[in-house]
Amino acid sequence: MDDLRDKYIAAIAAASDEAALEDIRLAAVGKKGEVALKMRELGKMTPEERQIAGPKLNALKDEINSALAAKKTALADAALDARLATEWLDVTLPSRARPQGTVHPVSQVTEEISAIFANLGFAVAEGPQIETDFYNFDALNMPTHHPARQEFDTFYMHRAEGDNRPPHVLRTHTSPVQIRAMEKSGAPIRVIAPGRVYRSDYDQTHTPMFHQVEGLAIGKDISMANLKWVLEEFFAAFFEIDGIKTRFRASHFPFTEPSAEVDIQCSWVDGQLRIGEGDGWMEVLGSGMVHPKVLQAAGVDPEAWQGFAFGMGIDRLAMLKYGIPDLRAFFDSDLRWLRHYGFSCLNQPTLHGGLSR
Ligand code: 2NL
Repeated sequence: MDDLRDKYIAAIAAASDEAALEDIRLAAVGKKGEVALKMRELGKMTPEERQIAGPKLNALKDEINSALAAKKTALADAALDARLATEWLDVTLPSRARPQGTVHPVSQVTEEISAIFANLGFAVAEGPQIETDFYNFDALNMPTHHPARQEFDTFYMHRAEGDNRPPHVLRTHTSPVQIRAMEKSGAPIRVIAPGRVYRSDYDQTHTPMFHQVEGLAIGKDISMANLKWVLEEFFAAFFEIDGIKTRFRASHFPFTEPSAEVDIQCSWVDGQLRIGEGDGWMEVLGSGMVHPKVLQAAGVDPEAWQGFAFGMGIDRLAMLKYGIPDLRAFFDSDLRWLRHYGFSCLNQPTLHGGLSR
């Protein structure tokens, strides 16, 4: 019986997996196993012999069963250890960088401008970028052969052969949006019209598409004084400079009378522009009292209503606020330079596939 014990304890110790262990269990303590055969022999024994052999066989069965159980646990532990050794994660690794876009400075500045004018009681109006000749020119007191039309470097759309109506144009300013707003809501009205405008021009300070914001306030007794106050409030808020001064210079636009170009106070120190200080001036917008013919074209009675309008370039305002030297930088596909100004760069797909870095 000791031989039996040694044989199976050794076999259990040597078993390398659960299947081998099961074979050993069946051979040792299964119904037809060696221990069961020995048990059957008990019947042939004398009571005295049986009294000694019976408990010994039971003890052997128990010993083999607990050895099997212990080995089974040990094998399972070893299997788990092996799995854990391969399936591990280094939770201290830095995470993978994810390409991240950001709001374009021109969009951000448009939002800033809209928020400031909202506080001054102006709603935001929008309209089509492809306009009729009427809304872009005629309604603004520039009839068909008006010389001022030439100054806008207009992009004209094609007309079908034989269609002699004047062509549509890419809007050269957002004034048409304000004409449409007056037609729709009448007076009194206070709106700004920010958006894309188009002129066929390209150099250091001009791109064929740029962004403009126009403002319009029509009431019973709105004057240039109101215009000056609104603009000074706006510039103080936009450039975050209390008491920033403006200077009005007489000018001419077909759509306003009188008209004024507006400068803001600035100085140059060591080649650097400083806005809101010193005794220099920088031109930032055009403005004036809305021409009676423009009110009329928009369905507003010029005998009953009057008001001011102004227009300025958003891109240029963004450049001034964030110190960006070249307008064209805004419209390049490669915007890595934005990082220099504290905007994280847009990670844009290039034409060649892959990502620009
Ligand atoms: C500029 C500045 C300006 C306007 C735009 C305007 C709009 C309506 C009626 C009258 Cl609906 N005026 N906008 C007025 C003055 C200047 O833009 O330098 N433009 C050439």
